Amino acid sequence: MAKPHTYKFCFGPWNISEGQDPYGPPTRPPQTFDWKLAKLAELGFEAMMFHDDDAVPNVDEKSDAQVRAEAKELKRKLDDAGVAAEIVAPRLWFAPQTIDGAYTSNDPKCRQYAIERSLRCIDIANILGSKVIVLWLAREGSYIRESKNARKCIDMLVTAINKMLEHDPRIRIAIEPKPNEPMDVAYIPTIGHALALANLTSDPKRVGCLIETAHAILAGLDPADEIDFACAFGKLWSIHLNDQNGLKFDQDKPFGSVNLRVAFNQVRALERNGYGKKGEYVAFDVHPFRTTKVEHWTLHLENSRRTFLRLVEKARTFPEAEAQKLIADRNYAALDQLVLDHLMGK
Ligand code: GLO
Ligand code: MG
Repeated sequence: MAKPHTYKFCFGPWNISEGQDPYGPPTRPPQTFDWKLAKLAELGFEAMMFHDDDAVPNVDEKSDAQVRAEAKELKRKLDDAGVAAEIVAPRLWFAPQTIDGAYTSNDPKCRQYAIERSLRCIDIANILGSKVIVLWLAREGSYIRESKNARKCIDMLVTAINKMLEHDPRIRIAIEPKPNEPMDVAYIPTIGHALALANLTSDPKRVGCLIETAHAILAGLDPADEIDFACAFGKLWSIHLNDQNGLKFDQDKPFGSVNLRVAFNQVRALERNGYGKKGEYVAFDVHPFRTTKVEHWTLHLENSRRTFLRLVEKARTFPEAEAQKLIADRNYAALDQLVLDHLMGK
């Protein structure tokens, strides 16, 4: 019998989404936050992820005192439900000030807005008891290269992150890279870029990363290798597991839905690096298919966790000694089949 798993799971309120896409309206009516929280607790997930305005709706319209009061109210709700707040992420891609980028906007007033909003996000995270701020740098990139000075943009990203590090000496920042969408090309497309950027900041040890499966695949990389790379630096502080069918729009499919072997290798990488042992969570950044009926609304989350846990068993029961013999003999054809047989269950 394999030893019991040590993983804790979470998702965000946006992962119970309504089915809209660029070509059509929602296919399910919106649910309240309270309903989503109750569902999360009922399904036995341990934590929720937040955008700043998931925690405090319309955050830009509220005073600091109001923001604090609402965040405290939410913290009470989470405590009552026995649910932790994993991360808080400033939503820097919705407001009119972020049309041309947030930290890298060409307009200094807009850059200032992005920084101030991020500092407020840290204040919210502190009240919710979350130690990690996630930066998905959605609009930090360009549609046409001549519109921005990419060299200056890197400095602007460093300036913004430094302000955040200064604002709170304990908070850690996890950069979630993505190579494209909504931008044509992003300035921080991969984990290598994220960790290199961390090194330019005033406190590199507090700047790490979050890997999302689909984003790594969109960058033409293997997410398992991204995991090993980040863990070699001790900097994998959160993970968004999902799946992605090739180079197209960001699909956020259930974990393992497209390529079970790629999913297996991600789990193996997490296992060998002891991911989760320092309290890190496994998050599923997955969306229901547009066709999903209301009564099946959370299956993509339950299924992702189920697949993950089954792959943990597969990782822990992998015939390692046999594999090592084949590796020593450079018999990768037999190794390949050993993996397939193991996954299919002989
Ligand atoms: C989109 C991202 C997004 C982030 C979330 C947290 O492609 O994956 O879902 O993970 O906004 O920052
Ligand atoms: Mg994500």
